[in-house]
Amino acid sequence: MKLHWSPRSPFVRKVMIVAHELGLANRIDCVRTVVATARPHLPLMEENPLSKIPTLVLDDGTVLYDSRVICEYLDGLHHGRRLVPQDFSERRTALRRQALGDGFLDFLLLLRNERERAHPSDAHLAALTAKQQAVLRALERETGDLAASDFGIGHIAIGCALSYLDFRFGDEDWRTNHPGIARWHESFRARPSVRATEPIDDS
Ligand SMILES: N[C@@H](CCC(=O)N[C@@H](CS)C(=O)NCC(=O)O)C(=O)O
Repeated sequence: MKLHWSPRSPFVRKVMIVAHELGLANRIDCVRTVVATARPHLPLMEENPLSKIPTLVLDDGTVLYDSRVICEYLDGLHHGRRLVPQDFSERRTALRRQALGDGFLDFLLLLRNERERAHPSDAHLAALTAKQQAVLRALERETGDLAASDFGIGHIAIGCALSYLDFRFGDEDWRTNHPGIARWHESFRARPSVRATEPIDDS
């Protein structure tokens, strides 16, 4: 399998954490692919018209995107405990958590893009910051349930988003006002799959 990959992308990291958790990382050939919202990647768009990573190309040429679809595909390649639960109620919670983590990442990518513009929009910055604070408050409320439930795709998405906050917004102290989720994030960071996929700014 070929994965359009970058050491900076939190969505790629999600996929690679899943691959490490499942013992599948050595079956993935990571191909460095540089994408940017303002520059369509024409060769990548032959495979994924959205011009986004992660994009997975299977050995028979089948193309899979986005991270949710790829993670679920990888989770179907083994017979162990699923990272995307099959039980209806556990699945609903895990997918909702995944949506929260992925949505949080979407805001953070937008916030970073907005800050880098010559004339950032104050309204956009304020709205994205308000949403970021709301997500952190929601995560703080959910910490107990998150810690008590089996590690899975929801934990991975949320952990990747919090780690991206540290990677790209390192001057923000989100921990002081959210001590519960900060503690949970420490346990996430200690996992071998998470340590094996530390982001690198190679720009
Ligand atoms: N919903 C997608 C989001 C993927 C995404 O936004 N990837 C970023 C890199 S972290 C990207 O490809 N950006 C390029 C662009 O927006 O054109 C997923 O879960 O895979």
